[in-house]
Amino acid sequence: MTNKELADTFTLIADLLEIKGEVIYKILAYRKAADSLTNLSRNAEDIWKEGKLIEIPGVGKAIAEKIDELLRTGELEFLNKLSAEVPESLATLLQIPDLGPKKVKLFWENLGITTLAELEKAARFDQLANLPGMGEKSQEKVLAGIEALQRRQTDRTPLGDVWPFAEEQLAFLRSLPGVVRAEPAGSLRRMRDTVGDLDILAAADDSEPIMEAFVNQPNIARVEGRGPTKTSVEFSNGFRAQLWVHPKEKFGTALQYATGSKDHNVKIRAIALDQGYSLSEHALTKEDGTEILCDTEEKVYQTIGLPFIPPELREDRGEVQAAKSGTLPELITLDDIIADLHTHSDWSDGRATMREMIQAAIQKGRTVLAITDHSASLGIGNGLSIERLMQQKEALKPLREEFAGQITLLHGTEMEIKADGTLDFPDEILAQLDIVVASLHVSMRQPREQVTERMLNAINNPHVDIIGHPTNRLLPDRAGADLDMEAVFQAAKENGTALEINANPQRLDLNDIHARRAIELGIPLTIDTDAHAPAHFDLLHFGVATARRAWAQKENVLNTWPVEKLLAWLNNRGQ
Ligand code: DGT
Ligand code: CA
Ligand code: ZN
Repeated sequence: MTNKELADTFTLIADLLEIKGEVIYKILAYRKAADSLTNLSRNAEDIWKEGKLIEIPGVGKAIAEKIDELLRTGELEFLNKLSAEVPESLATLLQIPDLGPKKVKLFWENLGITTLAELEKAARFDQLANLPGMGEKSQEKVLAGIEALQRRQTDRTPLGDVWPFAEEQLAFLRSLPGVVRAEPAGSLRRMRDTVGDLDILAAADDSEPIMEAFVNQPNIARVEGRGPTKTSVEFSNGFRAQLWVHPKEKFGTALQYATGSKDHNVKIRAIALDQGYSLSEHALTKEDGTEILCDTEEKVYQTIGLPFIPPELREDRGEVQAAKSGTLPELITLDDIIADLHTHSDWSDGRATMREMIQAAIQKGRTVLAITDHSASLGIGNGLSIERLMQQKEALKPLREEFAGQITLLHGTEMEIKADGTLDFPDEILAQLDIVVASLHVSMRQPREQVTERMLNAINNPHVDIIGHPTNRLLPDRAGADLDMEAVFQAAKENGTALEINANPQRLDLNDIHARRAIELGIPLTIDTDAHAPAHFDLLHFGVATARRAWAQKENVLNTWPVEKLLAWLNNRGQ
């Protein structure tokens, strides 16, 4: 049995005792033992063989006896009895964020709930709200918690979730004496929409103190491996990371290696070999043994006769061939974007007024902003009726004047593509709007033919300018609608309808592969934040990264177009 398995057993005991309502000091004793076992630098089994279990901090006589029983028999009589009383599956419920043992006990005693599935069902059928100390709000929190927990159970994390954490880690490393550079690597640097583990590279002459400081951070749960150039850890939040440390003279080869992808690197190493070099994370080595050290990636690619390949392209999707033949795209950049064409205000479910959103957009350097609040049929409570849509149009007029010269304001809608395939507003209303985004939010589990038909209906409406987050997927694990994407693309091409890359990192929809296909077919793309609050304007870079992964150039994306060109394009539609 590993330390972790032993620790898990004691954590389980503590959880079950807590649900049962046992006195707190006993519970704490088990938790302390679990903690101590988790952080032990040696195998408990070795210590057991030496007869010294009692010397482990936090392990007293009673716990030592239980460890002994577990290691001898693989079982624990005490736990068997306990779980006959309190079902083990209840412990899983404690992993739901913000759900404590008292609530778990309440659900179990009143409704017989022992599993996550039963709890989810009860919450969905409105059975929790009436229990003592609960209510609608608490019930909703339970549901949100279950969803968060289910998301956590996949082994990939959305890029947007790891991003702030990665930035903290980079800042920490850069603050250490001896570190001259620190950069993300791996899928994080390639800006994949989900990340397995974080790869981070630091440049320092002496790696030892850097590794030491890294693993001694208070939020480290486990050190999985440690060497002079690479250390792997798991943080207490469940994120796993690898830190690579190399001297700055080798930073280029190291970064190239650690950035991957593996398939890209295989191709690059083959090209290096053709040129008479063996490429490693340390150097380019000639056949006679001389080493060329590269402090930058540019030098790595240049030495083997290639232009620099941006990290977002390094997926072995033709980028190496394109680099060889000098046909790499000139990728769109964040600075190219001037417009946001899909945003919300407190007229629907946004959290800020139109004025606040406009001011935020100006502050972020946007010069065109479309306000596209939800239409009525989306059951968010506050979607706009035709009447309120027209009131909003009036309300925007003075703001247009006030901010003229700073930003061009467009009045639009994010119109619901309804379950029966019809649209929320009639054509004569759509004709009065500057811009129309149509999106799918409901009945998205319809069979492929039906849901595709709905989408095609929207695309074929000449007033619809943009399809928002086309598949309506949510990362990491809500699959999008089962659309026939090729049919969607053909219709968009025929109608000249733009397809969105929604920059919200929970969405990134279209994804890189779909967006690339759209570009291939000459379909215009948009990159929009779908901002529901001023802070969301900062999410734009995730959308740009996705577009870069799709090989997008500036002209492929409406949001980069000069305002006259954009307005002309909008004016030409719907006729
Ligand atoms: P992830 O973590 O699943 O999102 O994906 P990556 O791309 O970050 O891959 P990961 O973490 O397994 O490895 C990080 C980088 O290290 C990878 O992009 C390239 C490099 N690498 C790892 N293992 C190998 C290997 O066996 N061969 C080569 N050439 N490179 C490797
Ligand atoms: Ca990784
Ligand atoms: Zn929206």
